[in-house]
Amino acid sequence: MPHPVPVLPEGVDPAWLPSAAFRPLGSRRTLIRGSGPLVETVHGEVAEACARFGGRVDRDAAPEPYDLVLELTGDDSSEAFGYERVDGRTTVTATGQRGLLYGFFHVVRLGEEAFGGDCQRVLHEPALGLRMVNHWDNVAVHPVMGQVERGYAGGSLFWADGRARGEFERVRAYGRLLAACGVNAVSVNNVNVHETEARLLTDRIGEVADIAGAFRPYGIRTHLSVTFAAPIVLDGLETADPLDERVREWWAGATARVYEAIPDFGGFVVKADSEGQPGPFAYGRTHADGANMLAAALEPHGGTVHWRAFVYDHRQDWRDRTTDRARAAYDHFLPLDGAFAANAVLQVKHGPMDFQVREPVSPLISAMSHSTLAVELQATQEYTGQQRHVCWLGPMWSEVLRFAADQEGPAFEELVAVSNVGDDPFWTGHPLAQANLYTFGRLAWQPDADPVVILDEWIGLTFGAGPAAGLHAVLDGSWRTYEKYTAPLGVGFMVQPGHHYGPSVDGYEYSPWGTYHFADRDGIGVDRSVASGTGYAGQYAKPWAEIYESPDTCPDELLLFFHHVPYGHVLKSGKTVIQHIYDTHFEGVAEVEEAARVWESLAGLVTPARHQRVTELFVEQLRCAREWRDQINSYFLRKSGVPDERGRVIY
Ligand code: GCW
Repeated sequence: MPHPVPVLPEGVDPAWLPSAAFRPLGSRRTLIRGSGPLVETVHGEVAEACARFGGRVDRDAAPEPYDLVLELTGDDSSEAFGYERVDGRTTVTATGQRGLLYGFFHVVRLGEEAFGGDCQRVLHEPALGLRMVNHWDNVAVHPVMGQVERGYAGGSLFWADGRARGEFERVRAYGRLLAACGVNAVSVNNVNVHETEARLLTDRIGEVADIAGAFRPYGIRTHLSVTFAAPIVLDGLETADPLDERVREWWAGATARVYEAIPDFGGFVVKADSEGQPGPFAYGRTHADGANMLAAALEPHGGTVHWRAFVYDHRQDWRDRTTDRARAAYDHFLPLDGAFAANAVLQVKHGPMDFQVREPVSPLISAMSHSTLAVELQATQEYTGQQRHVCWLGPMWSEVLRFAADQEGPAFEELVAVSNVGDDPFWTGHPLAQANLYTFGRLAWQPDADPVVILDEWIGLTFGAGPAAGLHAVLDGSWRTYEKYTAPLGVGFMVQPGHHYGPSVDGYEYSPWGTYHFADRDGIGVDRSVASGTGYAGQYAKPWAEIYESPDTCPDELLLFFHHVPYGHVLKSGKTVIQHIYDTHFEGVAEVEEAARVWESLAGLVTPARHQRVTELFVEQLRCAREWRDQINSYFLRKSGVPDERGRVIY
């Protein structure tokens, strides 16, 4: 029986799967061959499209020509599919059900193009086997962080006020959107695992099983964040020592029960010894000991532990100039390279600090050559405008993924994004933030893809051709625009403490979090050179260690991440640092003004609901960008005493 396509609740935005996207396929004749649950999903999709647009779908070939044949030829776990178009017929073949599902969505993405001209057989397969979104959703509302930690899109799709929401139709629709851009795994709760959330592992696993059931028809496996202290918190054991036999047995038993409830469960995500979460350090054990214990519990069931490398001292003394937070992940984990079990994946944030608008790529990613790695990106825009500002992160992510690859391909096996989705009718708060989630999925499938092609694909699917040029103009340069009006030249932070929205130049300057810019009357930046600084630059292999080591060779955009320089230091661009600060801040605001004008001109070409929401958000983005410009410029004018060459208004 074909699975019905999920019905969107009234008023919920269809995102990149509006019904118009199904017209080319839905108005033609399709033959589907093969059997299995995901084949039924594909059948349901095609049947729904045909019912809408007058086409026809069969499971057994009738003696008539078909425009499209979707054929499952095996029953393996492959996600690949072949695509060809010969003599007026498009054929997708796959040896695994997920491959067929992805082949189907490939046809949807191509639209009319899938039915014109000829195309020799091309094999499409994902470069990375796991493409996961992590939700930082709390079950119970957290007193400080709310329902969703760093969530800017309303409440959680899964949880509300301590309970499961039970809105599975919406979860299924979410799974469908994810599958359409290639995502195949979701973790459903925050990596900071509080008391209520700890129970999802045991007596509340049924609630997770229900969510897994909603995702399953779209080929998505469900993962769970767990607390390392679970044996203590949930069962009163006096230790969580990973080498203690009772602890190991506890995890083996708990994990077996998880698989009774969810036979295709993906595994655990763990934040340990990080920002107050419990971990193996308390028992004098290493992170490999901790990860491997959980890996051992998961191994008989085919599961994986994602162990996060975001481990650093968050109680640092700002007076201490020898401790450098940027060094921490590498210093902690490099000695453990090769010590992790085969099903333990080290999940590394893309940069060494924390999802800033500009950071170098974490040196750990290329260094851990004997470990399985997942690179973690942040689709939720914690430090990049909190889904009130337009900031399409495709170019940044693409730079990261290309840096972390060589001729043989990526130095990592998996890609993860912290989700930017909530129960907001537009899914992501800012309707244009949907582009980030879509781009993530497509880059996870093909990390060396051109992000601009992905952007245009997203625009075409979501909005159609009419407003495409305007949308492209609004989104394409938006990350660099955001960078221009916020913290300069890779120095990072300068945000309001706690919630991280809006400017506060010294907000984190004398804090314990290890996030400093060291601006004084003469200069600014963090000396991370080997010669005179924290030595962080030496964590890179050549040539990068040498390039970053000297202010003469360090790329402009990372200069203040690696070096403390005088305001008069001349950049490769030919400008002084101080003049660069002034110019970029004026430019950044001007670019937002221009983007808002372009958006205004799209009224009538996009739906009124989308137009209105984005228009409202541009008012806030402009206000906030001006605030950034004026605070940053005034701060540095006052510190340095160097006037703007162009004599513009600085306060
Ligand atoms: O970016 C920081 C956030 C925390 C988050 C942490 C992490 C889930 O400010 O809210 O906690 O990173 O990645 O663990």
